[in-house]
Amino acid sequence: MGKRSRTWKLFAAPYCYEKYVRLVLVSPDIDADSIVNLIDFSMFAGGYISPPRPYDPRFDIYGDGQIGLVDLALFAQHFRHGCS
Ligand SMILES: [Ca+2]
Repeated sequence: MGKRSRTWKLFAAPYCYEKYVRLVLVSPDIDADSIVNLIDFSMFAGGYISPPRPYDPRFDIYGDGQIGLVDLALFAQHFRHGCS
């Protein structure tokens, strides 16, 4: 009896792509250096307030589709937090 081979096709049909969702990770540590500091604040300030500034999902910490005072308050709660 010969060895059976299996072929797995992960993307066999176009409808498989519909199962994927866009994932945006939002963190006050915007530059992902494991500490929330002035660098992150300067990046956040560049997108504050939206609208009228262009929407950037990295700064929408509350997740309501706008970047405003609530996002700033959440950012401030984590200022100087880090991982060690
Ligand atoms: Ca950072």
